[in-house]
Amino acid sequence: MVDAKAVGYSPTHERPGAFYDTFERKSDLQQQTHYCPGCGHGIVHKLLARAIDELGIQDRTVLISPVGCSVFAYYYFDVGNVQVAHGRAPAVATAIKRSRPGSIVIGYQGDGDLAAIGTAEIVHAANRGEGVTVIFVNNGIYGMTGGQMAPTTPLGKKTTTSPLGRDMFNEGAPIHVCEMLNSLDAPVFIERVGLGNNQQIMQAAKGIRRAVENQVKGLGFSFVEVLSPCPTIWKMQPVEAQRFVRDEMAGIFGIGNLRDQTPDALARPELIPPPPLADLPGVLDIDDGIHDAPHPAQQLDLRIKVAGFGGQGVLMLGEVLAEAGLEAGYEVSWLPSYGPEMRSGTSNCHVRLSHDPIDSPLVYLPNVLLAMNEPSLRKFLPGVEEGAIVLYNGSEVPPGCARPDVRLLTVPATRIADELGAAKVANIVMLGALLEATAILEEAPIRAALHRLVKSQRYFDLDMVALGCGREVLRQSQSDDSLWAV
Ligand SMILES: Cc1ncc(C[n+]2csc(CCOP(=O)(O)OP(=O)(O)O)c2C)c(N)n1
Ligand code: SF4
Repeated sequence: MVDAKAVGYSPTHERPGAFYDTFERKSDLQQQTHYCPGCGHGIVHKLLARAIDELGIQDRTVLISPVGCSVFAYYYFDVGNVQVAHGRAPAVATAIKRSRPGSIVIGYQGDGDLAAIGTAEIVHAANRGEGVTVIFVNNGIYGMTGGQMAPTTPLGKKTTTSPLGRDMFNEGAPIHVCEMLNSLDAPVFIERVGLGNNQQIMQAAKGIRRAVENQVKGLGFSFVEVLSPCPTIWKMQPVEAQRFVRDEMAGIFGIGNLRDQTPDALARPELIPPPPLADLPGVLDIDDGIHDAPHPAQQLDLRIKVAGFGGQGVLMLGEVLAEAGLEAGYEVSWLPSYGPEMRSGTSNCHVRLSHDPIDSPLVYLPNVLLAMNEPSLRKFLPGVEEGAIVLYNGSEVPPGCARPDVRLLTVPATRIADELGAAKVANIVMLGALLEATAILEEAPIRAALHRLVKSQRYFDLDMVALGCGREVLRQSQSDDSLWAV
């Protein structure tokens, strides 16, 4: 492989240094991409990888791959990679560039991604003049999903969603994205290139390189649209598809530079950093005693995962914890994660209670796991933090579930709930056991939270009994040293 940094460029037929040596996606296809023969994505990848090599920016490049045929770009580019939801690349690129101004952020999008579901994102990112580079691969069709009409599909083209051929008054005319963005003030560089023949490809290489180089120079929003063949969905041989780009698409859209303000552009000014979170109430002139709750006495950082079958009240248990934490004056978050079915599918939620502001509602490394069934225990036990407390809904720890570095306690919550005549309150039995084991919250905020969340008085009363039973069962089974400080 070429040492691109040493030579300053990667020769045409060599694998660029910005590509991985082998592609790990499939064990039997480590030397080739997943793209169809004659697909433009492969060519654009190579041009982009060469630009990265030539500019010596591999270590600080972040490539954003979209949803579309190029979703797997991260298997090929040996750079920082983020794969984003459909159409959201400009929003994510904005966030990365603003939080890591030294990085080179490249959004890579297809026409369905950028010009249909993601239209708003690209227009506003361009209008803000975000200092990122966008490579827009326009093949005039939804490739990945099998050939639906895209905003850039040529008039008359038959697609699965325009079976009679795209009609100006039925589906609208193809959108000229470069021209649309060129109506905005902020972009610095807008160019349309094609892959219709070698000459066009050479031009495309220059355009892509310029768009990346502008970012290296800190100049602002740079956009390159690449007219690109999709032989498979166009139902053409690769050569014919290339001819279509050259003779048809280039005529419809036009090839060339629409804007180059780089000679006059000043480096984009650094953004004013946002104030620290703790100063926000002052900046916004709002009262930060938002819920009139007492300031919590305990320094707490609880990262709780509650998991079980759908129907076991897993999400509700998390909600009670979060509401009670709020009541007690903590910062809280609650993030549900649903299984494929509501009942009997798996479900879990992430709950955080903290003395300090919470950065993310996701719980990666729980220090509390409430496992309402065996599959949840098996799934989540290996990922809990050393020293975590784990409560398992059962009478015995299932075989093979030991972790000597955590406190694993059994709570027969379902059995107790059955004895109370209401299987639904097993989650509250578990909550009672947690309160007894950890003393993380007083009973008053729990009671207040249950009051708010449980509408029927009968169930509220039952919940209070279940809570007491959970406490009692843990008291009986554990010695005093089970009190666990978090
Ligand atoms: C939110 C959402 N909506 C729809 C889809 C289905 N989907 C996957 S790829 C795609 C279109 C991709 O077309 P394009 O952006 O032109 O890329 P290409 O595959 O042609 O490279 C769609 C609609 C999805 N994955 N997510
Ligand atoms: S379907 Fe089209 S865009 Fe997708 S990989 Fe194949 S040729 Fe490329």
